[in-house]
Amino acid sequence: MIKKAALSFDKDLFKRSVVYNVKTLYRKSMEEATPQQIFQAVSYAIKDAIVDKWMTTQEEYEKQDPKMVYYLSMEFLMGRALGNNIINLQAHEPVKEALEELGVDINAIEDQEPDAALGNGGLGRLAACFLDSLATLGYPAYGCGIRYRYGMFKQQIRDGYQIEVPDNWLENGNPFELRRPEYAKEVKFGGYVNVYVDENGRSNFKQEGYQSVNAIPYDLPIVGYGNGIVNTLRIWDAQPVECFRLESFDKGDYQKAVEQENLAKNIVEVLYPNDNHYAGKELRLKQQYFFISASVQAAVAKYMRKHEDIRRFHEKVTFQLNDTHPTVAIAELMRILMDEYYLTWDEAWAVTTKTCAYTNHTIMSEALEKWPIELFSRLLPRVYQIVEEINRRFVKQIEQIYPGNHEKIRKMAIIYDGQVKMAHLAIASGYSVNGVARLHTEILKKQELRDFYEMMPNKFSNKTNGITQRRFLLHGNPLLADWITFHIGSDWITDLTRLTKLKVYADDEKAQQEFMNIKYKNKIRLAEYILEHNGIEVDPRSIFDVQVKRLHEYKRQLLNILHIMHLYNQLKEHPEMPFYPRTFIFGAKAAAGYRNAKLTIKLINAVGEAINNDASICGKIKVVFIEDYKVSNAEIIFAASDVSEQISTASKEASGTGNMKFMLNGAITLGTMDGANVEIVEEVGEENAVIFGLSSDEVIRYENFGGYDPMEIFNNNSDVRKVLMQLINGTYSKNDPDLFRPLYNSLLNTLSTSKADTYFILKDFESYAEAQKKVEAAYRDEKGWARSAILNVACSGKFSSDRTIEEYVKDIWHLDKVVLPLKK
Ligand code: 26V
Repeated sequence: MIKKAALSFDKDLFKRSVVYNVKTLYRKSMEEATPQQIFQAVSYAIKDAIVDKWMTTQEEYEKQDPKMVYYLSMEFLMGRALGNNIINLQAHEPVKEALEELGVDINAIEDQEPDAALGNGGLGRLAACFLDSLATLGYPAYGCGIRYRYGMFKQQIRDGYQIEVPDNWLENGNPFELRRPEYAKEVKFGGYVNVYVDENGRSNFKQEGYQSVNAIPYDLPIVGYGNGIVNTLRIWDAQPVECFRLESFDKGDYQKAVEQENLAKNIVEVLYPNDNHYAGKELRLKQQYFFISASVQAAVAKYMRKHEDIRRFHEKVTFQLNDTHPTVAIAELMRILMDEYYLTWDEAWAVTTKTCAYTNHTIMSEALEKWPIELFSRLLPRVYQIVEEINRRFVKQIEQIYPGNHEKIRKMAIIYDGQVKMAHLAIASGYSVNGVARLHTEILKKQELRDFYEMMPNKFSNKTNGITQRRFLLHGNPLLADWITFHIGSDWITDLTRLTKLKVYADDEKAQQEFMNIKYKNKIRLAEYILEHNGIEVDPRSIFDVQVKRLHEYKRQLLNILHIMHLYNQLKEHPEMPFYPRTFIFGAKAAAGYRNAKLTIKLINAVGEAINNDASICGKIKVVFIEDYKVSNAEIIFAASDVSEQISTASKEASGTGNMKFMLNGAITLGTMDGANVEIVEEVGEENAVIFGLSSDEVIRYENFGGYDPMEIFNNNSDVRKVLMQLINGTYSKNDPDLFRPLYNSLLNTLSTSKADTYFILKDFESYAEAQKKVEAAYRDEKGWARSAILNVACSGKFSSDRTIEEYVKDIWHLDKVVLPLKK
């Protein structure tokens, strides 16, 4: 069947456009052009196909004047645009054919595009999935972020160690972006605040003696799937305000000009590559205020073009704060309303508190943003005054509700102990606070944010995360996508709950075989990728057991590799024991300064090196560390996975979204009852997942009341003892037996038990090993495994970001869908 949109895509025009672009851009024929040049030419041709829809959508927004959500985020982990845009234009078939006719392979061309890696991990990728869903569902939305010159670093592995290489993603230009200098905004830093009383007796606050930066927007199209909607991701670049006018400089001006130039250059230079760890860096606060001030100014200016009364701003605009990073938006909006539109405090507060909503993405206390007053007030003097006043009023409110309870103020104040607490600001001033999975939201309400929940329970809600099936199934796993469409039609592409129709195939032997055959082909594709990138041969008939995510102690890659060491010990001791061949696959970036994380990467590679080259185990175990895990290779990895490792310490992983991508591609979850795993198991049934380990309640109880001693496990469990000793006796570090001692110490610190094994790795070890045995047994039952895998796909419908977005719309944003007029 030919799709409607495919019909409307003019293949011949597209071909002519590609050839023309190659000629005018590079003065070359198709035969002479390099793959990169063809990628550029193809992208410009696709952009042509997008631009009309983009204009129509924006004109319609102008006309219909709907309420808009501004998704404010320091991170958008978009990955590659070309393939996704082609898919969402429903033009994959004609484009593929056209390129074939031009003698070009579409996959090779897509591979030329660098990932847009303007994010660290889950939080940034969630933002990207949300934009895809918003456009596909037809909701008016803007993404607002930063156009970092360097995105997430590229990871190279040398001698088993991670090396960070700068990610110069704009090197060859970005064919999809549109520079829009006419919408530039000025952002001011530093200086001091003067108060002038005007003729009406009104106080006017003016920031003076400041430095400023020009924010220049670049717009990227966000193409909805097959609906003609194209929304915008607006990312801001920084430019110095003044150019050098050398002749007119006295010394002071010159100094200031140089400083302003440097400020502009530094601000957008690089994405902070820390995930979940706050360091209090001045430049990061500058980045935050830079893109927030520009975005809020733009939103207000846009509103005022069509409206008279700024006091009704919230009727047309809502700001969703992606974690606390954009929280300064609250004070910035107050500032603009009061200082530029002369609203009173109460009027401005009424608007602001109906405009801003906050999403929490972690309970890890290291991630909480708390700015020293000195820094905050020096950089943002006027904004700080406003935060002080918000705090003063909030503390007064606490006192009214809990008279004499100083403890409450200590725990809840926005400014306390010399610090500005951004989460408290967001909760006190926003109209909505949400967690990202049911368990996570419950923990927020009962533990981390308990006092706030008690004081304002109505603000709190859960919005379980989701992922876009357009990228992670339709684009990433075309074989499975076609198989599904063949059996149940293509409606799942925009309504993932339709996948339940696959349930009837779970017991159908022919379907099982087809399904496992597709998995096998995807495993061959990944095996080829691994051979090309790692030089390691892996057997696609082995179980592909995969853990890909950021490296963090709470995610427990260490538990995984310790268990592999244990399996290897067993195989060495009992060469004849039954063992189903396994390929353990890791992919993970570690924050550059995170010692134990980096050492874990080294350990994985060292163990891999030893095991992969030990002929005596006949290749029964392979360990592969995939270099530079990112969105584009993730798509290939999920499609090829049998086992999805989701083994975080219960209570620590707010949601996880990789878990959902694996499930959608038919992998079986091996996990703890953490984050969204809980809901995955609820959907697919306990018998189709393998669950192990402490519950979140148990973890929290140990954390609050003590009673866990890892030494006891070390003393009583010889398997554990053996692998731990191998960390410090040079088994995997011949030349430096002490190399892995910090990891050993993190588990067993004999000096202070309270600081040992904070993530309960030894506590969960036995239970994990048992669970891994169950995985092996389950895999041996071919039909049973195929059944479970199909059921995982069939039950993954809940985890579409389309569902998540519909919940945000209904409970928080209250948007209406925009309908485009029929084409004349
Ligand atoms: C925090 C910080 C702290 C300051 C330094 C830079 C930085 C960069 C990113 C973050 C965000 C950490 C929170 C985060 O990524 N949470 C993840 O959010 C996912 C989407 O909701 C969720 O699936 C993951 O479980 C959660 O860890």
